[in-house]
Amino acid sequence: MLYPKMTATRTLTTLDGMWQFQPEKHVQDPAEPLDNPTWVAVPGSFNSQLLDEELNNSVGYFWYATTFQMPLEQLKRKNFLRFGSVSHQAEVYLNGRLVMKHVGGFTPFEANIDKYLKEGTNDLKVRVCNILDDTTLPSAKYDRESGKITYRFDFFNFTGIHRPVRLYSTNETYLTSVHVNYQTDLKQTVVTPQVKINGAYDHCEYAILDQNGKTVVKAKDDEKLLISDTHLWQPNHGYLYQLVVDVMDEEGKLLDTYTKEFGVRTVKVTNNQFLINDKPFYFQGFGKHEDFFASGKGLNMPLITLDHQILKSLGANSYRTSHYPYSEEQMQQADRDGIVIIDEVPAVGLFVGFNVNVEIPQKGQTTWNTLKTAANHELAIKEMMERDVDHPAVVMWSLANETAGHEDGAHDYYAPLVQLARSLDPQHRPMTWIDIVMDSAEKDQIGDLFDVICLNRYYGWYVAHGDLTTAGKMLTAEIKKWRERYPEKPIMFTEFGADTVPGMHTINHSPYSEEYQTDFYQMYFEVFDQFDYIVGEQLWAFADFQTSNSMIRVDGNLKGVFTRDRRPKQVVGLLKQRWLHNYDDRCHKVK
Ligand code: GCB
Repeated sequence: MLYPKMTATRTLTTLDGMWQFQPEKHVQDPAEPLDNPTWVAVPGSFNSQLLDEELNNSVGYFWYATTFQMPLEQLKRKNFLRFGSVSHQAEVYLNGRLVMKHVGGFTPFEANIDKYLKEGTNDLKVRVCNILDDTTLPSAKYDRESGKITYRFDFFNFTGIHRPVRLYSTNETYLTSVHVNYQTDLKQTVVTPQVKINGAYDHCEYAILDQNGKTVVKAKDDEKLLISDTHLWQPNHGYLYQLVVDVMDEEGKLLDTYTKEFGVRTVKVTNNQFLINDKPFYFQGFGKHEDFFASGKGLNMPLITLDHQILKSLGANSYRTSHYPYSEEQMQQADRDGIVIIDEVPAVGLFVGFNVNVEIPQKGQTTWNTLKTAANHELAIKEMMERDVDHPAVVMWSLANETAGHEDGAHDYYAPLVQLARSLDPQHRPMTWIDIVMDSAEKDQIGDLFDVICLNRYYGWYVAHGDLTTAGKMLTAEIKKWRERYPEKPIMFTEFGADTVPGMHTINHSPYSEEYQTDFYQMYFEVFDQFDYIVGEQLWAFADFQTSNSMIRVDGNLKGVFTRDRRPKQVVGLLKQRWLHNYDDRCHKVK
């Protein structure tokens, strides 16, 4: 699927704006108007815009409705309707008829709508479902009868049409997919476009342009596309080329044209290092969320710009899209900004009996005899990788966050998924899973499947709370155990953090104070610096974020290094001091 763009052969219309909205209280005929609608902005989460607390926390079905005008001329073309994402399931109706369904809240979907369209006013409705259960990603325990839901994850279940809604039109012949495969020795790069085309055509013409729009090389069909002096994409230097694809008929008439940005870089893993362009790379950064006041999980472009600026100002070079693929627009901006991404599927909470809201498993119940997520997990991997495979910013795929990798059945569950993911990436990026403390080095059953060991650890917070001396010892001992178990795999920390009430200062540096958060990170850094096989540190979290209410969540999760509205906590000074200096020492710890 292509990211929608206006080109010489394609038109593009946005359907974003104010839509009608109403929860489903009775059977809704999609051909009839909503009977009691209110207004919400699209893209955006409904439950960050409305003041009805009960509605905002409810699970079930919700209707969105809008109309648009279709000119007669455009009906002669092929027309497509595309959603950037709808969380978590969508049924789309045009003029009362079902056009498409989609499962999975964080990836795009589209359909040709020609047989449903008419001249003049068209009526578009979307039935959104935010129920999560034992079959979905993310995962939750849901009781259909009572409607009670226990989420197995720690962020608010924001719901709605979260990313842009667009209508685009093409000629009869059109590109359906463009991927940019390449081989490089870091100097010479041979590019092999992979295109799919619907309809009749004669041949394809390709051009590669440099970042200034100057033609580097041109070719027809299978002719070789060689960049002889490659300008590499590097962390902090997001150099992008453009591949222009022209689909032609035999008389040389242009049938379709599409331009895709790409960058050239390599990624490799050794037992001690994570190499980008054959140079050791040390991850400095955060786990994040798509989360903000009023927009919820809706696309918020100014926020993306600001967050990338903030990251750079600290010397951060990377983040993980915890715990789901972020918007296409954000991945494009990471490419341009040279920010390194670990791209994660929404496989969060694949661990029955463990979550912040405490779910008590029944006797004999294990994760892998309870969850039926495999089909949706496979789909989520396919859709994420199809969407993101060409992004140079993406250097590693994360196939799960804090899963029960220590329970029997885990290996059988993950082996085919890892194999699938490997088969979908011509760049052979490393794969990882994000390990939870119960899945210890001794008990782990899935580490052999992956390339990098990513640990989320909370010594000094959930374990050895308030005791950083003991925490440091436990952390050190655990790192050594992982190394013994998997000596051929580098280790990185993808989460570690402490809830910190902004503005709370204490003389004795007690938990929840800004002083404690600073001490906590200082301790972790001292430990990391002793090990030459640790390849990165991503703190939890970049900013405070909204969660469901619970006893251990005070106005959300407060582990942010910034508040939800991006005010720095005290620890930011320490991060700047560390990350803006001695980067090479951290990369070259191996003597
Ligand atoms: C974790 C989860 C993350 C939570 C975090 C916490 O391990 O991966 O989603 O928000 O812990 O703060 O408890």
